[in-house]
Amino acid sequence: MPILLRNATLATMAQGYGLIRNAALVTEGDRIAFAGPEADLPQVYAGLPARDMDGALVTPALIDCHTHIVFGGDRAKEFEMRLNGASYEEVARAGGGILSTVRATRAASNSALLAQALARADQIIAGGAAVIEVKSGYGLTVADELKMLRVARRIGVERGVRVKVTHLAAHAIPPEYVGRAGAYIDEIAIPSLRLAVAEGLVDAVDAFCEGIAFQPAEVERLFLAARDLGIPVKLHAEQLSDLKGAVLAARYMALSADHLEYLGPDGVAALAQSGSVAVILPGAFYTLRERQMPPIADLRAAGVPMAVATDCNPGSSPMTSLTLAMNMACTFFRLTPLEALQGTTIHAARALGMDDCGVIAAGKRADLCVWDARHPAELSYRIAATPLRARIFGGHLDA
Ligand code: DI6
Ligand code: FE
Repeated sequence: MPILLRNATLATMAQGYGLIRNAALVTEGDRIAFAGPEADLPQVYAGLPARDMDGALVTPALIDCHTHIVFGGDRAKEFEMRLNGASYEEVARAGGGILSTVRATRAASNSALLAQALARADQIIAGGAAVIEVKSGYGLTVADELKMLRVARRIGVERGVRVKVTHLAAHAIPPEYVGRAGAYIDEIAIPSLRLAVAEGLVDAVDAFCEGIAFQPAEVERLFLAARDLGIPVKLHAEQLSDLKGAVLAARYMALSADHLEYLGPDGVAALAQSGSVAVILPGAFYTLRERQMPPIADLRAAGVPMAVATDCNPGSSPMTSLTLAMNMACTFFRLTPLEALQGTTIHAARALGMDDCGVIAAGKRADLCVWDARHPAELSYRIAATPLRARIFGGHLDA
């Protein structure tokens, strides 16, 4: 059934907010057929039963372009350890951190993993996301990474959202490969990537480039394999230190470089040149009580598009609210509310290599959010609010 919205306030995000008051919008199938001033509504649509939006704000549906929502167990105990004084790196080196989630993920059945991931996905969807990126990276064996990737794919089948699946076997070094990170890349990361690509499970390849994880030279071997397979790359870069991960990612024309608290001027320039998106993850900054801020002003000045995501994961960002991530990006990092909303719409789409969503325009996907708000700045301004009134995902209205 086509949908006609009238008397809406559209934030099309086509240029800046692209605000249109007294707007009409028509969907046909899963596409937007018309979006613009009511006065310009083509006659053919004028007879459709209309829904009066009474001035309510309509934006593109949100996009969470960086999550780790497939995992077993939880890390509340680690949270308590940290509150008793341990640092994130100390927790990781003591066999806690990512590795405790790896144990729980390996032990979990497919159906248990899926059920837990769906619960998290449902919260992100309830906040307005129609596209969710989901990473592997808690299996760290060929079989367990494939298990995670299959569960990630399944989320999109079970729910009316699109899921982009990212292979992140190079997320941590499992106990059986301690001191042999290079062997892990050759024996687990690259073989699991090849098998997963053959099974249609991979939309992008990611790695954690960090002192406690993989060195740039190891990441580069994985990127070369990805290039051979024709799969785009992204990178967790400069989260805890500056290993020049963003420079490496830019050389491989990465879709995005993510975190970036310790990004230097060379990294900013490299991202500007490659056109990669800088994905800002304030949930991890907040949880780790990080002090170093990503160089937002430099990224802005260099024209690097910035995205904002939840980074939902059990360790450093147990957060499922994109509007909270937007609020944190503004308050901690001084993004403007416009940049925050671009970060969860048009720039998030780009971080996933998608060009059919994240903006409201004829021909784009009919993925829309109707908000109990009159101006888009309200979405970033309110703390942990979910002022979502209705969703239209793929042309289906869910009020
Ligand atoms: N950086 C992060 O903040 C998460 N992964 C990563 O590469 C942490 C994941 C975890 O602690 O479980
Ligand atoms: Fe992450």
